[in-house]
Amino acid sequence: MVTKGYWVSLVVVLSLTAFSLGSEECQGMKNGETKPEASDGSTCGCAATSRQKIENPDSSTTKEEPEEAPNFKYTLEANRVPSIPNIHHMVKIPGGEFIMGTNEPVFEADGEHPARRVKVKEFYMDTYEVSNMAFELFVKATGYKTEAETFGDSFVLEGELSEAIRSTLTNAVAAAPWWVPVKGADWRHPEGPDSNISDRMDHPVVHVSWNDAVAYCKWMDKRLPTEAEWERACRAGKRERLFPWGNKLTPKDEFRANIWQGEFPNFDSGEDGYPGRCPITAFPTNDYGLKNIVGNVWEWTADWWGISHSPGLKVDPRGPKSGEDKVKKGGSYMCTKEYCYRYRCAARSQNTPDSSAGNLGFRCAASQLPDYIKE
Ligand SMILES: [Ca+2]
Ligand SMILES: [Ca+2]
Repeated sequence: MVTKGYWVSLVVVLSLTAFSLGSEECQGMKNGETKPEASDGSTCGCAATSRQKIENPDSSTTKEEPEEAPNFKYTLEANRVPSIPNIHHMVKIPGGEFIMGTNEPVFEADGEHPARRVKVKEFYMDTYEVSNMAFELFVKATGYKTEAETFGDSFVLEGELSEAIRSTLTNAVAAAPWWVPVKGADWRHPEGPDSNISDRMDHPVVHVSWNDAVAYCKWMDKRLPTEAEWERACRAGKRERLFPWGNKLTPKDEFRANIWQGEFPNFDSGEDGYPGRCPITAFPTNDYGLKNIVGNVWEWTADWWGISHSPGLKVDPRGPKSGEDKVKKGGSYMCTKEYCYRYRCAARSQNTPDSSAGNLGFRCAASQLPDYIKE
């Protein structure tokens, strides 16, 4: 029997191998391509990639009842192994009080304000966004089928598509026409069926829904971070700063995160080293040891979306009890200051839990370090 311990070991070994290779290759918009003029200066359509927001959805994309994934038979209890080196890329985030949100919101409608006192318990956070390699091992071990695969489509930035796929497009998102639902786009085919991830196994997995992220984290004996935990981890002890490293976007003229340079959505110059997504190991860590906590891909959190926050002290807040959307944090490689200035720790956006897109991934948290990581 192939045990969960075997697969987790493979994740560890192969992850290290891949990271040491340090792929510098990034996929993204082809330089110089021409796209429709952006009509809304306040947003990159961060929240536009929800499934119900597709115009004229094709009936063939109607959700089928998901098959029961066989993954949960691979429980830690059933497959516990004595010892796996403590190298599975989690860092301890100290408990304590911090200031969440901001009194100087850029997007008031997003509920970035007010600044409020929040206390969280100590927890652990993945150092990296979840990679294609890690997600592939999860899928191989469990047979898990993502929601994008079940629906048959996912949102892709139009500029990343081949001419062949572009010629087949019929739908777009009205508020963000650079987002298009593409048949056959999923985590293995980020730019549609004629693309693959073979040279991008150290890139963040994308086209994963909130439900997919929860399934992966559960299998890893982890969970998604709450929004408060995510923001605590992002700020890394810095008080009321815009970014994890401070208030200046490029201290010493160095980029600290993978965002968009150039005229969005027409041209991404990759001045920060990466047009499109980049390896999860790129860019310096923040003071808590986290990579790409802002930029590269948006990250799902556990919380339901809400925009009203009381100013009083909260202890381990978990967001509204219910809702339609889940909170995502950190912005992505598509963010610019002019469009989607959301690569700030206080910034936030939302999608329905079954939605997926080419700029949306996740990382896991844990209240206790999983046993397979402990030394
Ligand atoms: Ca970039
Ligand atoms: Ca990120």
